[in-house]
Amino acid sequence: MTKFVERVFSGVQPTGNLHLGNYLGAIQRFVEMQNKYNCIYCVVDEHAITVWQDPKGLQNAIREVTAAFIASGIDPKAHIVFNQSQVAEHAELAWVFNCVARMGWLNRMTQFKEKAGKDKEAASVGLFAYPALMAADILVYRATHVPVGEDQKQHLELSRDIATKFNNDFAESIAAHGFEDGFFPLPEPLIQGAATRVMSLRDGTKKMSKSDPSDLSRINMTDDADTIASKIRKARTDPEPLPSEEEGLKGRAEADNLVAIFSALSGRMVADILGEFGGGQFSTFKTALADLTVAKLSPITTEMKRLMADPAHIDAVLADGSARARTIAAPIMNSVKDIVGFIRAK
Ligand code: AQP
Repeated sequence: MTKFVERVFSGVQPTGNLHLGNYLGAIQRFVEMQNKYNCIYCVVDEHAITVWQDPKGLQNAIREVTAAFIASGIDPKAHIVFNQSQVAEHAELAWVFNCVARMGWLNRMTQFKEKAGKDKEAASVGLFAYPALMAADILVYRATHVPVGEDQKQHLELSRDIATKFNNDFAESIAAHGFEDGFFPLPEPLIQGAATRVMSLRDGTKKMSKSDPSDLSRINMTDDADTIASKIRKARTDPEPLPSEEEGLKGRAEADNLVAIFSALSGRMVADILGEFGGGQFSTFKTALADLTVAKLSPITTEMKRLMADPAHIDAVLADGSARARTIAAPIMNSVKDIVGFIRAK
């Protein structure tokens, strides 16, 4: 049985408007993983251009995600922080995976359907092939654990399908090259915490998203204290007071979402929160939630601003992380080339 080194990989797209959902569903988890695993955190700029990005805005967004990682507590010296396009092996392995994955598999991806909208003919080929690149991001490090929000579950399942098919299709060649029981691990999604799917503040049935045209729908990681308080005050709720029991949150998407955010930010159980705020007015709860959100995000926002003032430092962090990422990815990609039957200079 091949023993895979336990390794965490995850990524965030530099598409602007980094929000509380990205923080609670992903970045906060990334920070926690650092004590237990060797972690690789990637600013996935190649994913970002699957939809149009203004080049200057893209550079800024890459630095902003990097700053958010570091300001949130990711240690780029102990772990690896880099941007995807600096490690060519991601795109190289993605091509091999494009040839392993089946059209039918990608056709079932709900995120493509949502992002492409009605005019699928006008969507980029990259947007369609996005999940194969995501599989390559993870597997080019033979990563075993992937912390993500709930919305990425289907893509993670596809990564496992691609790894399985590669291991099966090339089983003989994999064994001939000295690897026992498959070349790629089947990466485990880690979808954990109280807020794996943070919903829009304007519509509890839609996830909080960078691309929502309404800025009121999300708390941005760069929002100041007044903006955060005002967005939470204006967050949609129903006319009922908060329930005292968890059961009472059923069918009340907006209330459920705000309580989940409170729970994720405070580390308190939902029952405990409802014990304190149940039966009371929403306004009292919203004030406490705003204070909590500001207390949690403000130090991060301040540190992000400080880091963003020195782009050369951020670029140096990314260059260093990319060089270290390459030392892991290059030999794995070389083995893939050998397994597939390519000829390479040795
Ligand atoms: N609302 C959310 N709740 C919890 N987790 C979330 N994530 C995203 N939205 C939520 C998680 O954040 C990580 C990075 O996401 P991404 O930037 O790679 O892309 P995304 O999932 O497409 O994020 P957005 O914000 O929704 O962007 P748009 O609007 O462009 O689609 C992932 O782990 C994701 O699960």
